[in-house]
Order: sequence, then structure tokens, then C-alpha cells
Amino acid sequence: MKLSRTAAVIAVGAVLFAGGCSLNKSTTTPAMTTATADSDATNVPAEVPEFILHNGAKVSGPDTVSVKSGDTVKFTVISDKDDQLHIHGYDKEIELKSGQFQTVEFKATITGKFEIEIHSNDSLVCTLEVR
Ligand SMILES: [Cu+2]
Repeated sequence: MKLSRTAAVIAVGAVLFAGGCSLNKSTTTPAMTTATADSDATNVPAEVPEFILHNGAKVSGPDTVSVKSGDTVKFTVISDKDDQLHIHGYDKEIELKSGQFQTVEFKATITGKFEIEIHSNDSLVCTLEVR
């Protein structure tokens, strides 16, 4: 069960990279490839933050998601309109389909503070902090 869930997340990730980012189109590093073998369930936070977006603005969810390097970043997001979520630093773009929950999961390998924003209007959803 865990395996199939991970596989699904990886598949989503692969699609996202094809989307391209307005800020950093050149980085197409397949950073997801290592996540398959060593995804360690013990590193997944017990509490999964949930973000709710209404009309391109966050209406619910934490302002900061804080993890340690090597941890798995995981959160869910739902928007009431089609949109894109951009995770800076990791250069991940998540396609949001109106009314559908998206689970975002990846390994935190880069330390620092990174903005997670809605691309349609560049509004800040939260700050990802990797210590
Ligand atoms: Cu962006």
C-alpha cells in the first residue's frame, strides 16, 4: 500500500517537470529519481499540512512548513480553480485541478527557506523551511 502510493506520487512528479517554470525553465534535473528506492516512511511527518486555496489565495493552512534536511516534505492542497503551485528552490510545479486534492511529497535535500506560491498571481502560500 505504501509502495503504490509512493509510485503514484512519483508519477505525478514526472508530469510536473514537463510543465516548465517561468522562473527557471532550464533546470530539468530529474531530482525525483532517487526518491523511489529510499523513501523512508518513518521520515514522513505524522501531521500532514493541508492548504485550501480560494480564488487564487490561501484561506487555510500554515504559513511555514518546517522540516529537517533528509525529511520528507508532504502536504495536500486543494484549489477552487485550476492553477499552478510553484515550490521555489526545488523548482516543482504542481498542477491544481479545481476541486481536487493534490498530495505533494518529496524529499527535502536542499536547505534554506523557499517560497511556495500560486503562479497565476504570485501570491505566497507558505514558506518551506529546510534546516
Ligand atoms: Cu514561482
